[in-house]
Amino acid sequence: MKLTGGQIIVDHLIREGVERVFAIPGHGNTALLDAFVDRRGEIEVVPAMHEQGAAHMADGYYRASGKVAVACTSIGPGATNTLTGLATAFADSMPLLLITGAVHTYMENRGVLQEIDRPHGNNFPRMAEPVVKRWWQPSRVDQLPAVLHQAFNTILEGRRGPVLIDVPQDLQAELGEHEPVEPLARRAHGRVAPDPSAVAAAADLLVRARRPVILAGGGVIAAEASAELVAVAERLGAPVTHSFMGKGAIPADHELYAWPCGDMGSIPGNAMTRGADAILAVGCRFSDRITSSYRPGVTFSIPPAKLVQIDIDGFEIGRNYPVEVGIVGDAKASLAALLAALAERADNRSPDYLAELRDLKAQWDEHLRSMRTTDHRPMTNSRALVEIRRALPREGILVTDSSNPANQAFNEFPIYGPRTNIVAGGMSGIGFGVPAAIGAQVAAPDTPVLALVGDGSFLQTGTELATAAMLGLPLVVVVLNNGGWEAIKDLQINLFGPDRKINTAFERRGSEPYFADVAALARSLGCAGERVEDPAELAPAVERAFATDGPVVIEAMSARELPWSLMHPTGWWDITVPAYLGKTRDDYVAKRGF
Ligand SMILES: Cc1ncc(C[n+]2csc(CCOP(=O)(O)OP(=O)(O)O)c2C)c(N)n1
Ligand SMILES: [Mg+2]
Repeated sequence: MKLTGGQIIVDHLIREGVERVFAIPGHGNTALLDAFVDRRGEIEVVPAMHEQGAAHMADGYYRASGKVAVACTSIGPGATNTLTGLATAFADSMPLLLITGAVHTYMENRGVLQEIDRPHGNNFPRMAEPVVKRWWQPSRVDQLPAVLHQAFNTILEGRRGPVLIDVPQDLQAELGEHEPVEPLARRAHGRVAPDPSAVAAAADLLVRARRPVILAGGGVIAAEASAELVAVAERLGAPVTHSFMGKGAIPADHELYAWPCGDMGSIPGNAMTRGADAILAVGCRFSDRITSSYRPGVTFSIPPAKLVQIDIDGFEIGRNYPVEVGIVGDAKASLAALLAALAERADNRSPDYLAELRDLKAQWDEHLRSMRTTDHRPMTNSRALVEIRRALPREGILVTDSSNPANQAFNEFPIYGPRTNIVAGGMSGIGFGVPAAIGAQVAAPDTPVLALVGDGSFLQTGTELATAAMLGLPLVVVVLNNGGWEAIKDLQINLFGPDRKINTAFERRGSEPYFADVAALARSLGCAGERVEDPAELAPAVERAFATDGPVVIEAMSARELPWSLMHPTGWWDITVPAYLGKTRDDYVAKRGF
């Protein structure tokens, strides 16, 4: 059968079960987009306003649903605008297929409009190379079927991640021979099973431990291994802490939930990991954020604590801490095998261990109480989080990106199930929240989705709400408006000194505080927009928003000054202090510990 390259691509996406393509048109991909016209009803093209937004939407769509979406852009700036989206998906191992337009094969290297042409023609893939698992730039139409099945295999196999297919414009338009490939006929079945002897060694170690702790990473969510994780935790009587990506692996109201660990972590999370004699880490790469920048004894004490590490990617095993047992395998298959091995072994946990966890959780509640209950205006983030949790149903999805809104949600906001907490984990990029929430809402139209972002984040990508307005999505966005890059301002003041803030408070002509009128901006895009100043009004506003047909932005005026703006980290973060800052710098260097 003869089809154009564009038709071959669209046909393959439909065969793979792809339902949504988040796209921005340009001359570089019009021939491809045209091929969707005759397949309307089978696959939907969703508009985005910026290509970063298109990539984050496709990413958020996957994070909410586990279904792969595609982002499609033009050539040149249309392609380069996706790089932050790719990097975000890559850091968090999220499958995403990006299809970009490229210069016609017969004009490559001439420096045509929007060609990235030096030092090599048609060079966008090399810009993307560090943030994709693999890229293709086919030069003949008949390569496309093979490229497409390789692309899907690559994003789905092992540790997942984004890929790029950069398609020259002539290939999109010209006919080629197409023998449709049945996708599953070229895909591995089942899960990567762990080595049984390693599982036995892990079970021996864990049953002997007196203070075992489980650390859940994004791999648990990716492998849909929450049930197995909880079963292993219950079998061991082990508290469960987690990374940014692992949040939701165990419900927050489970008695073994220990809240997060790390520099932005909680009292119970850090105390349990610090005092553990054995750690079972699952699908977690031990980034600086959950290890207190590797400072010994703050979050982890490995050694002497013994580490059992399960990961689908052998590269991660032992990368940051030495392992007693390293297991390469899928998280679900590995935890199921571990559970079976544990069933044959008796353990020796003291009943005091769980009482200690309960006590630490009570301390954490007490620690947060004043910031959570205060009526202070502008409101604290802690209070806002309490009010939002009140209004967001248990199965609702919270989407955050970075800064205090995301970090405090990580540490303070209860989440009850996998895929209901979406966050830009490894990249921690502001600007992810709104478009990722749009993608999540497209994937789960009947689930309440709430994006919680700062005003700085909103000013980066809030214009993607035009898409939400066009689609009539019932999305709710809460913008914590404090007129600046508050997290960084607080960091400057706390770390460098009270007189050292620079470039972090939004100011009109360098003096008066500046606040973007976020609610008005939202209304201009076709959303409902409301400003809330009284924290007691926030939960009712969110409830009203969920009852509204179409997108609603709630601008919650939030604290701009310490101590009200402060989050509550209990770990340590390695932020470098300039050498001329004397004792401040000396104290920091002395603490680093290595
Ligand atoms: C894309 C991107 N640029 C810069 C940063 C660095 N950064 C981290 S937090 C932050 C401040 C964010 O301000 P806002 O979204 O208003 O949240 P706030 O801290 O004020 O609550 C910045 C600029 C980042 N994480 N991502
Ligand atoms: Mg702000």
